[in-house]
Amino acid sequence: MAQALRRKVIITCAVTGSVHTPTMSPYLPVTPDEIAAASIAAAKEGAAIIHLHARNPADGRPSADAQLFRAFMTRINDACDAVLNISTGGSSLMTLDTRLAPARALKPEMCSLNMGSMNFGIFPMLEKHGDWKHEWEPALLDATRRTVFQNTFDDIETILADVGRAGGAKFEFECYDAGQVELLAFYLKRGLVEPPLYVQFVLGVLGGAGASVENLVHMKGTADRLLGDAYQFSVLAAGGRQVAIATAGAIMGGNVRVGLEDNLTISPGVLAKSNAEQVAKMRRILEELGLDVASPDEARAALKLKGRNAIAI
Ligand code: KMH
Ligand code: ZN
Repeated sequence: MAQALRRKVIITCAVTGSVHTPTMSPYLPVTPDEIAAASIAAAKEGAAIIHLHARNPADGRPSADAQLFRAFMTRINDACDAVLNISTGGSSLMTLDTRLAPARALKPEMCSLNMGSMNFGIFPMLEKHGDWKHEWEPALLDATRRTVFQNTFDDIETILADVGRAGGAKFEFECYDAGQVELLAFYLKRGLVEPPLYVQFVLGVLGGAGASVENLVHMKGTADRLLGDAYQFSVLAAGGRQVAIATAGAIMGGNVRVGLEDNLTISPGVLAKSNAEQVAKMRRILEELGLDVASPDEARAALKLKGRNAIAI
């Protein structure tokens, strides 16, 4: 009897981000060596795409220094064939030019692109932690009460032009509510973005849609209606529902994102000791569901990426 083809699911691992801070977990990678080691271990467990931010090695503060990116990207690229995805979101306190410096310089295969301006509140974490290792940590969390995560139409179109058309990167289109999916459809109609679109449904950010299956169903329904077969999707949930909501996304036909950028735990109240631990857990769940995990080259083919030889590190 012919064997039914098992669907391949792309696992993205976002290894450090700019939301969590060193006091919150000793396992958060900070230095280029730590970020490289965390990424290589995550790839070994099955992450096909590594979503990358940098941090100041001295104190863990979010950084968009292209030389830091170059240092860990070179190491990761030497050790494995994972797709390297540079954040263009940086942190909500950075200017657009600062945020774009690493992607403009290093011309990766993928970049994130956040599809709207919004509140992005991380200040509630002030209540959970104290005894901060660095002064910048509570100051950054508190500042998100008064700052907007800015991604204007002009900003989005600058990223599409500079990093996409000029640099050859494909995007992880991060959509935090259904309205941002509608904006992506607007750009598709205008010919400013090209299929296959890789949409990351982002749930659980304070200021965006909450981490519920109902919200995911609504956002996917919007994308099905407006983007049709021009898109594939992945799901990330910030916080402790990360794996549950990503699993719902996989069951609905999507791909998944895990990593310490979005969630520091491995089970309720227990810190994950590494990004790789979260990837391994996600992989076990996918395999139990009868799904296969995509290799980096399978992800490249599915998303029509330019290839790892075409990046400028
Ligand atoms: N931490 C995620 C919820 C980006 O890097 O462009 C948002 C993010 C943004 O991944
Ligand atoms: Zn990110």
